[in-house]
Amino acid sequence: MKRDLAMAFSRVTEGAALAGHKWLGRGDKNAADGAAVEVMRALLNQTEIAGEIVIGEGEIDDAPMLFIGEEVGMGGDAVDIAVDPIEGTRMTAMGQSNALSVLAAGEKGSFLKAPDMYMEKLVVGQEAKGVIDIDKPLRENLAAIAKALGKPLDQLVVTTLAKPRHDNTIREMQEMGVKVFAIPDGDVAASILTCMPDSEVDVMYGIGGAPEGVVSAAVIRALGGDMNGRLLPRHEVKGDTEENRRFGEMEISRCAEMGIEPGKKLRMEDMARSDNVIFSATGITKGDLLNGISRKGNIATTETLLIRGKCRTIRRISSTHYLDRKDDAVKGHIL
Ligand code: VTB
Repeated sequence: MKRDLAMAFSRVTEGAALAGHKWLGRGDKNAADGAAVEVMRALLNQTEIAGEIVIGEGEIDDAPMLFIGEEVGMGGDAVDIAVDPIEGTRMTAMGQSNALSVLAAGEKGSFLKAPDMYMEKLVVGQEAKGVIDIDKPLRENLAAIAKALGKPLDQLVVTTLAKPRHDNTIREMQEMGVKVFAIPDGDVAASILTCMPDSEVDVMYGIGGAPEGVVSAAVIRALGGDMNGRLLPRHEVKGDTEENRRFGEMEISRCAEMGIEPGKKLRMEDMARSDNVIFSATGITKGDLLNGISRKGNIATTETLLIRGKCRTIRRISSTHYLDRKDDAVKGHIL
Protein backbone atom coordinates (compact mmCIF):
# COMPACT_ATOMS: atom_id res chain seq x y z
CA MET A 1 0.00 0.00 0.00
CA LYS A 2 1.47 3.29 -1.07
CA ARG A 3 2.12 5.63 1.82
CA ASP A 4 0.52 8.54 -0.01
CA LEU A 5 -2.82 6.81 0.36
CA ALA A 6 -2.80 7.91 4.00
CA MET A 7 -3.61 11.49 3.06
CA ALA A 8 -6.38 10.29 0.72
CA PHE A 9 -7.95 8.23 3.51
CA SER A 10 -7.84 11.17 5.92
CA ARG A 11 -9.87 13.13 3.41
CA VAL A 12 -12.45 10.32 3.40
CA THR A 13 -13.05 10.33 7.17
CA GLU A 14 -13.01 14.14 7.25
CA GLY A 15 -15.80 14.23 4.67
CA ALA A 16 -17.87 11.57 6.41
CA ALA A 17 -17.44 13.31 9.77
CA LEU A 18 -18.58 16.64 8.30
CA ALA A 19 -21.65 14.96 6.81
CA GLY A 20 -22.50 13.30 10.14
CA HIS A 21 -21.94 16.55 12.00
CA LYS A 22 -24.59 18.28 9.92
CA TRP A 23 -27.10 16.03 11.74
CA LEU A 24 -25.64 16.65 15.19
CA GLY A 25 -28.26 16.75 17.92
CA ARG A 26 -31.20 16.21 15.56
CA GLY A 27 -32.26 12.90 17.11
CA ASP A 28 -32.08 11.08 13.79
CA LYS A 29 -29.25 8.58 13.84
CA ASN A 30 -30.17 6.96 10.53
CA ALA A 31 -30.07 10.28 8.68
CA ALA A 32 -26.66 11.06 10.19
CA ASP A 33 -25.35 7.62 9.26
CA GLY A 34 -26.85 7.74 5.76
CA ALA A 35 -25.19 11.07 4.99
CA ALA A 36 -21.81 9.93 6.32
CA VAL A 37 -22.04 6.70 4.32
CA GLU A 38 -22.82 8.51 1.08
CA VAL A 39 -19.95 10.94 1.45
CA MET A 40 -17.54 8.21 2.48
CA ARG A 41 -18.50 6.21 -0.57
CA ALA A 42 -18.20 9.19 -2.96
CA LEU A 43 -14.76 10.05 -1.60
CA LEU A 44 -13.53 6.45 -1.65
CA ASN A 45 -14.58 6.31 -5.29
CA GLN A 46 -12.29 9.27 -5.97
CA THR A 47 -9.33 7.42 -4.43
CA GLU A 48 -6.68 5.57 -6.44
CA ILE A 49 -7.34 2.10 -5.09
CA ALA A 50 -9.02 -1.12 -6.13
CA GLY A 51 -10.76 -1.39 -2.79
CA GLU A 52 -13.16 -3.91 -1.32
CA ILE A 53 -15.26 -3.16 1.75
CA VAL A 54 -14.74 -6.06 4.16
CA ILE A 55 -16.22 -4.46 7.27
CA GLY A 56 -19.01 -2.08 6.38
CA GLU A 57 -22.60 -1.16 6.91
CA GLY A 58 -23.91 -4.71 6.75
CA GLU A 59 -24.83 -7.21 4.10
CA ILE A 60 -25.92 -6.18 0.63
CA ASP A 61 -29.65 -6.66 1.35
CA ASP A 62 -29.98 -4.40 4.34
CA ALA A 63 -27.55 -1.62 3.45
CA PRO A 64 -27.62 0.16 0.12
CA MET A 65 -24.16 1.67 0.53
CA LEU A 66 -20.78 0.42 1.63
CA PHE A 67 -22.01 -3.12 2.05
CA ILE A 68 -19.60 -5.94 2.70
CA GLY A 69 -18.13 -7.00 -0.63
CA GLU A 70 -18.74 -3.64 -2.33
CA GLU A 71 -15.95 -2.49 -4.61
CA VAL A 72 -14.76 1.08 -4.30
CA GLY A 73 -12.08 3.27 -5.83
CA MET A 74 -10.79 4.41 -9.20
CA GLY A 75 -8.42 1.47 -9.61
CA GLY A 76 -4.92 1.02 -8.24
CA ASP A 77 -3.51 -1.00 -5.33
CA ALA A 78 -5.77 -3.84 -4.20
CA VAL A 79 -6.80 -3.00 -0.64
CA ASP A 80 -9.30 -4.26 1.90
CA ILE A 81 -11.19 -1.57 3.74
CA ALA A 82 -12.95 -1.63 7.09
CA VAL A 83 -15.21 1.34 7.76
CA ASP A 84 -17.43 2.76 10.42
CA PRO A 85 -18.70 5.99 8.80
CA ILE A 86 -20.08 7.04 12.18
CA GLU A 87 -18.77 5.19 15.23
CA GLY A 88 -21.47 6.50 17.54
CA THR A 89 -24.59 7.31 15.52
CA ARG A 90 -26.53 7.65 18.77
CA MET A 91 -23.89 10.02 20.17
CA THR A 92 -24.15 12.14 17.04
CA ALA A 93 -27.94 12.19 17.07
CA MET A 94 -28.01 13.04 20.77
CA GLY A 95 -25.12 15.50 20.73
CA GLN A 96 -22.96 13.36 23.05
CA SER A 97 -19.18 13.21 23.09
CA ASN A 98 -16.78 10.72 21.48
CA ALA A 99 -18.38 10.19 18.03
CA LEU A 100 -15.87 9.50 15.24
CA SER A 101 -15.72 8.62 11.59
CA VAL A 102 -13.32 5.70 11.11
CA LEU A 103 -11.58 3.82 8.31
CA ALA A 104 -8.83 1.19 8.29
CA ALA A 105 -7.20 -0.06 5.10
CA GLY A 106 -4.79 -2.91 4.54
CA GLU A 107 -3.54 -5.31 1.91
CA LYS A 108 -5.92 -8.04 0.74
CA GLY A 109 -6.81 -10.47 3.50
CA SER A 110 -5.71 -8.12 6.30
CA PHE A 111 -8.94 -8.14 8.30
CA LEU A 112 -11.15 -10.82 9.80
CA LYS A 113 -14.52 -10.87 8.09
CA ALA A 114 -16.77 -10.98 11.12
CA PRO A 115 -20.56 -10.86 11.13
CA ASP A 116 -22.30 -7.88 12.71
CA MET A 117 -22.82 -9.23 16.22
CA TYR A 118 -21.35 -8.63 19.68
CA MET A 119 -17.74 -9.10 20.68
CA GLU A 120 -16.15 -9.23 24.11
CA LYS A 121 -12.91 -7.23 23.94
CA LEU A 122 -9.84 -6.86 26.10
CA VAL A 123 -7.38 -4.22 24.90
CA VAL A 124 -4.07 -3.00 26.33
CA GLY A 125 -1.21 -0.73 25.30
CA GLN A 126 2.35 -1.60 24.28
CA GLU A 127 3.74 -2.26 27.76
CA ALA A 128 1.21 -4.99 28.52
CA LYS A 129 1.52 -6.74 25.17
CA GLY A 130 1.59 -10.53 25.54
CA VAL A 131 0.20 -10.76 29.07
CA ILE A 132 -3.54 -10.86 28.28
CA ASP A 133 -5.66 -13.96 27.76
CA ILE A 134 -9.43 -13.52 27.47
CA ASP A 135 -9.90 -17.20 28.35
CA LYS A 136 -8.68 -16.44 31.87
CA PRO A 137 -10.81 -14.66 34.49
CA LEU A 138 -10.81 -10.85 34.23
CA ARG A 139 -9.25 -10.61 37.70
CA GLU A 140 -6.21 -12.56 36.57
CA ASN A 141 -5.87 -10.43 33.46
CA LEU A 142 -6.04 -7.18 35.40
CA ALA A 143 -3.47 -8.44 37.89
CA ALA A 144 -1.13 -9.48 35.06
CA ILE A 145 -1.57 -6.12 33.31
CA ALA A 146 -0.90 -4.16 36.50
CA LYS A 147 2.23 -6.26 37.06
CA ALA A 148 3.45 -5.64 33.51
CA LEU A 149 2.88 -1.92 33.93
CA GLY A 150 4.67 -1.96 37.30
CA LYS A 151 1.80 -0.35 39.18
CA PRO A 152 -0.55 -1.41 41.97
CA LEU A 153 -4.12 -2.37 41.05
CA ASP A 154 -5.49 0.83 42.55
CA GLN A 155 -3.56 2.80 39.94
CA LEU A 156 -4.91 0.79 37.02
CA VAL A 157 -7.46 2.60 34.79
CA VAL A 158 -9.99 0.53 32.86
CA THR A 159 -12.50 2.01 30.43
CA THR A 160 -15.72 0.18 29.70
CA LEU A 161 -19.14 0.95 28.25
CA ALA A 162 -21.77 1.96 30.81
CA LYS A 163 -24.29 -0.66 29.73
CA PRO A 164 -26.46 -2.86 31.99
CA ARG A 165 -24.56 -5.93 30.71
CA HIS A 166 -21.45 -4.58 32.44
CA ASP A 167 -22.99 -3.75 35.83
CA ASN A 168 -21.54 -6.81 37.58
CA THR A 169 -18.13 -6.48 35.91
CA ILE A 170 -17.91 -2.80 36.84
CA ARG A 171 -18.70 -3.64 40.46
CA GLU A 172 -16.18 -6.48 40.45
CA MET A 173 -13.44 -4.23 39.10
CA GLN A 174 -14.24 -1.50 41.59
CA GLU A 175 -14.11 -4.05 44.42
CA MET A 176 -10.65 -5.01 43.20
CA GLY A 177 -9.67 -1.35 43.64
CA VAL A 178 -9.34 -0.63 39.92
CA LYS A 179 -10.39 2.80 38.62
CA VAL A 180 -13.24 2.31 36.16
CA PHE A 181 -14.24 4.92 33.58
CA ALA A 182 -17.67 3.88 32.32
CA ILE A 183 -18.48 5.83 29.16
CA PRO A 184 -21.91 5.74 27.46
CA ASP A 185 -20.71 4.60 24.03
CA GLY A 186 -17.73 4.36 21.70
CA ASP A 187 -15.34 1.52 22.43
CA VAL A 188 -13.12 2.18 19.38
CA ALA A 189 -11.90 5.51 20.77
CA ALA A 190 -11.59 3.94 24.24
CA SER A 191 -9.49 1.09 22.81
CA ILE A 192 -7.17 3.46 20.95
CA LEU A 193 -6.61 5.47 24.13
CA THR A 194 -4.89 2.46 25.74
CA CYS A 195 -2.10 2.89 23.18
CA MET A 196 -1.79 6.66 23.11
CA PRO A 197 1.33 7.93 24.84
CA ASP A 198 -0.50 10.84 26.50
CA SER A 199 -3.50 8.90 27.84
CA GLU A 200 -4.10 7.60 31.37
CA VAL A 201 -6.24 4.67 30.15
CA ASP A 202 -4.49 1.30 30.61
CA VAL A 203 -7.20 -1.15 29.58
CA MET A 204 -10.42 -1.30 27.59
CA TYR A 205 -12.64 -4.18 28.58
CA GLY A 206 -16.24 -4.86 27.60
CA ILE A 207 -18.77 -6.15 25.14
CA GLY A 208 -19.42 -4.02 22.06
CA GLY A 209 -19.78 -4.48 18.31
CA ALA A 210 -17.70 -7.04 16.39
CA PRO A 211 -17.08 -4.77 13.37
CA GLU A 212 -15.81 -2.12 15.80
CA GLY A 213 -13.65 -4.85 17.34
CA VAL A 214 -11.94 -5.67 14.05
CA VAL A 215 -11.34 -1.97 13.30
CA SER A 216 -9.90 -1.62 16.80
CA ALA A 217 -7.65 -4.66 16.31
CA ALA A 218 -6.20 -3.07 13.16
CA VAL A 219 -5.27 0.17 14.87
CA ILE A 220 -4.12 -1.46 18.11
CA ARG A 221 -1.79 -3.71 16.09
CA ALA A 222 -0.52 -0.69 14.16
CA LEU A 223 0.23 1.02 17.48
CA GLY A 224 1.97 -2.00 19.02
CA GLY A 225 -0.67 -2.75 21.66
CA ASP A 226 -2.51 -6.02 22.22
CA MET A 227 -6.08 -7.28 22.07
CA ASN A 228 -8.14 -10.42 22.50
CA GLY A 229 -11.75 -10.79 21.40
CA ARG A 230 -14.56 -13.29 21.44
CA LEU A 231 -17.76 -13.26 19.34
CA LEU A 232 -20.95 -13.55 21.38
CA PRO A 233 -24.51 -14.21 20.17
CA ARG A 234 -27.10 -11.63 21.14
CA HIS A 235 -28.97 -13.75 23.70
CA GLU A 236 -25.78 -14.20 25.71
CA VAL A 237 -25.32 -10.42 25.88
CA LYS A 238 -28.77 -8.83 25.96
CA GLY A 239 -30.77 -11.45 27.88
CA ASP A 240 -32.20 -14.78 26.82
CA THR A 241 -35.56 -13.61 25.42
CA GLU A 242 -37.25 -15.29 22.47
CA GLU A 243 -36.36 -12.44 20.13
CA ASN A 244 -32.73 -12.22 21.23
CA ARG A 245 -32.38 -15.97 20.87
CA ARG A 246 -33.78 -15.79 17.33
CA PHE A 247 -31.16 -13.15 16.44
CA GLY A 248 -28.48 -15.06 18.29
CA GLU A 249 -29.21 -18.27 16.39
CA MET A 250 -28.93 -16.37 13.09
CA GLU A 251 -25.60 -14.95 14.18
CA ILE A 252 -24.35 -18.40 15.09
CA SER A 253 -25.25 -19.72 11.64
CA ARG A 254 -23.58 -16.68 9.98
CA CYS A 255 -20.46 -17.54 11.93
CA ALA A 256 -20.64 -21.14 10.71
CA GLU A 257 -20.94 -19.95 7.09
CA MET A 258 -17.95 -17.67 7.57
CA GLY A 259 -15.89 -20.34 9.30
CA ILE A 260 -15.57 -18.59 12.68
CA GLU A 261 -16.53 -20.05 16.01
CA PRO A 262 -18.52 -17.90 18.45
CA GLY A 263 -17.11 -17.97 21.97
CA LYS A 264 -13.62 -18.86 20.77
CA LYS A 265 -10.70 -16.60 21.61
CA LEU A 266 -9.62 -14.33 18.75
CA ARG A 267 -6.12 -13.00 19.10
CA MET A 268 -5.30 -9.58 17.69
CA GLU A 269 -3.35 -11.28 14.90
CA ASP A 270 -6.45 -13.31 13.92
CA MET A 271 -8.47 -10.12 13.50
CA ALA A 272 -5.76 -7.90 11.96
CA ARG A 273 -3.29 -9.95 9.98
CA SER A 274 -0.76 -7.28 8.99
CA ASP A 275 1.06 -4.28 10.44
CA ASN A 276 0.86 -2.53 7.11
CA VAL A 277 -2.40 -0.72 7.74
CA ILE A 278 -3.47 2.86 7.41
CA PHE A 279 -5.98 4.06 9.95
CA SER A 280 -7.84 7.33 9.86
CA ALA A 281 -10.33 8.68 12.40
CA THR A 282 -11.91 12.13 12.40
CA GLY A 283 -13.74 13.45 15.46
CA ILE A 284 -17.38 14.38 14.99
CA THR A 285 -18.08 15.38 18.58
CA LYS A 286 -15.48 16.28 21.16
CA GLY A 287 -13.92 13.33 22.92
CA ASP A 288 -10.86 12.20 24.88
CA LEU A 289 -9.15 11.06 21.70
CA LEU A 290 -10.03 13.81 19.25
CA ASN A 291 -11.54 17.25 19.13
CA GLY A 292 -14.97 17.43 17.58
CA ILE A 293 -15.86 19.53 14.58
CA SER A 294 -16.28 23.22 15.15
CA ARG A 295 -18.19 25.18 12.62
CA LYS A 296 -18.73 28.85 11.98
CA GLY A 297 -20.96 29.50 9.01
CA ASN A 298 -19.49 27.58 6.11
CA ILE A 299 -16.06 27.21 7.65
CA ALA A 300 -15.43 24.03 9.63
CA THR A 301 -12.41 22.68 11.48
CA THR A 302 -11.76 18.96 11.85
CA GLU A 303 -9.18 16.97 13.78
CA THR A 304 -8.00 13.66 12.35
CA LEU A 305 -5.80 10.93 13.76
CA LEU A 306 -3.86 9.35 10.91
CA ILE A 307 -1.77 6.30 11.71
CA ARG A 308 0.52 4.29 9.44
CA GLY A 309 1.30 0.95 10.99
CA LYS A 310 4.33 0.16 8.87
CA CYS A 311 6.56 2.73 10.51
CA ARG A 312 4.17 3.60 13.35
CA THR A 313 3.65 7.28 12.62
CA ILE A 314 0.85 8.97 14.50
CA ARG A 315 -0.26 12.22 12.94
CA ARG A 316 -2.88 14.62 14.18
CA ILE A 317 -4.15 16.73 11.36
CA SER A 318 -6.13 19.83 12.00
CA SER A 319 -7.88 21.01 8.85
CA THR A 320 -9.95 24.02 7.99
CA HIS A 321 -12.63 23.44 5.37
CA TYR A 322 -14.42 26.03 3.28
CA LEU A 323 -17.51 23.92 2.81
CA ASP A 324 -18.96 25.89 -0.10
CA ARG A 325 -15.84 25.11 -2.14
CA LYS A 326 -16.07 21.33 -1.84
CA ASP A 327 -16.95 19.31 -4.92
CA ASP A 328 -20.51 18.52 -5.85
CA ALA A 329 -20.35 14.89 -4.71
CA VAL A 330 -20.20 15.99 -1.08
CA LYS A 331 -21.34 19.59 -0.95
CA GLY A 332 -25.05 18.90 -0.48
CA HIS A 333 -24.32 16.66 2.51
CA ILE A 334 -22.08 19.02 4.44
CA LEU A 335 -23.21 22.57 3.73
C1 VTB B 1 -21.18 -1.13 20.44
C2 VTB B 1 -19.84 -0.44 20.56
C3 VTB B 1 -19.86 0.92 19.90
O1 VTB B 1 -22.25 1.01 20.27
O2 VTB B 1 -21.42 -1.44 19.07
C4 VTB B 1 -22.29 -0.23 20.97
O3 VTB B 1 -18.84 -1.23 19.97
C5 VTB B 1 -23.68 -0.85 20.82
O4 VTB B 1 -24.07 -1.41 22.02
O5 VTB B 1 -18.65 1.59 20.15
P1 VTB B 1 -25.63 -1.69 22.32
O6 VTB B 1 -26.12 -2.59 21.20
O7 VTB B 1 -25.72 -2.34 23.62
O8 VTB B 1 -26.33 -0.37 22.29
C6 VTB B 1 -21.03 1.76 20.40
O9 VTB B 1 -20.85 2.11 21.75
C7 VTB B 1 -21.17 3.05 19.58
O10 VTB B 1 -21.36 2.75 18.24
